[in-house]
Amino acid sequence: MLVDYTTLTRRATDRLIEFPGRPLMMGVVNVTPDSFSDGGRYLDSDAAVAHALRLVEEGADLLDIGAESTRPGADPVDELEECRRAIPVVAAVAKAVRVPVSIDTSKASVAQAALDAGAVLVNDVTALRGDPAMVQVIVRMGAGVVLMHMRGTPRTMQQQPSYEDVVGEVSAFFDERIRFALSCGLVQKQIVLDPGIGFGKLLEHNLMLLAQLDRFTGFGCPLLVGVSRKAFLGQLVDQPVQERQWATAAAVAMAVERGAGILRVHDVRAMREVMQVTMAISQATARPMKAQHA
Ligand code: HH2
Repeated sequence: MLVDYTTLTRRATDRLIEFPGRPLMMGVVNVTPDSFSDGGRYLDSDAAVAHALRLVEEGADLLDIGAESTRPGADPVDELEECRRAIPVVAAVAKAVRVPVSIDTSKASVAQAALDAGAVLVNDVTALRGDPAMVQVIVRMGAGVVLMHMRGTPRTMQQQPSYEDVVGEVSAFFDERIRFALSCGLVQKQIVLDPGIGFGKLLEHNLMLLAQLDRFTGFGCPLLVGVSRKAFLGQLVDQPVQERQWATAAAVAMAVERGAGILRVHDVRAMREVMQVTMAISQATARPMKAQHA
């Protein structure tokens, strides 16, 4: 089943994120030396901006700019350094393209600077639990927010994660985080949910979350899914990170079919085609059969 988010909009300053009746492709721009798949490639601002523009040409509907890796075991980055890396890129990209820009950060000061520089969405992998000042920045700026499920922190999250019922636990987490966000003054239309594939989860947990993704559509918020090139795919197909495009395609197709509203991907052109074909098939099977001619 596919959720139609056509009428949903979320606002930061005067810019809207619109859902045109199909999932959105969010292109990843990592201004980091150590991201798991492309660390160091776009650390230079000009290279990051050029990469962002290329992703838009490839069909990105949104861009997610991040300057601190969240890969398992990653070292934290201080806020000055995170701002130094991210903000010039956010400012240049927001000026150069019409697609909405998201800032991938857990720090309120970085989020504030990025929103001032033209970002409209804050992708907070701590779901407002990391920095107590974050929620008020988002309320004040009218930005969107991604509330992602994560067990522990990037440093610790892959140390023997265990769940009784991973889908139920992520669902309860969304419920609690939405209540918290609303109690702080956010409105539902500002919220995007993300099960946090690979964040404190073993292979079986990631597979179960993807298999039952449609369980989360009942919250009435778009679902963001980030599977691109991740380690669980490498476990299934025994391929290094740069060779996981086919594996990513399969996971993107399944996520689209089960109700994902935003796909966070590195390979925008290819995954956009995967999304288009998956949508066409889903929509065809959802329509009543016409009489067949022999
Ligand atoms: N995955 C990564 C980073 N940020 N944010 C959300 N909301 N959901 C995700 O699944 C997600 C995310 C990891 O990917 P990448 O940015 O390529 O790597 P790194 O964190 O090492 O920079």
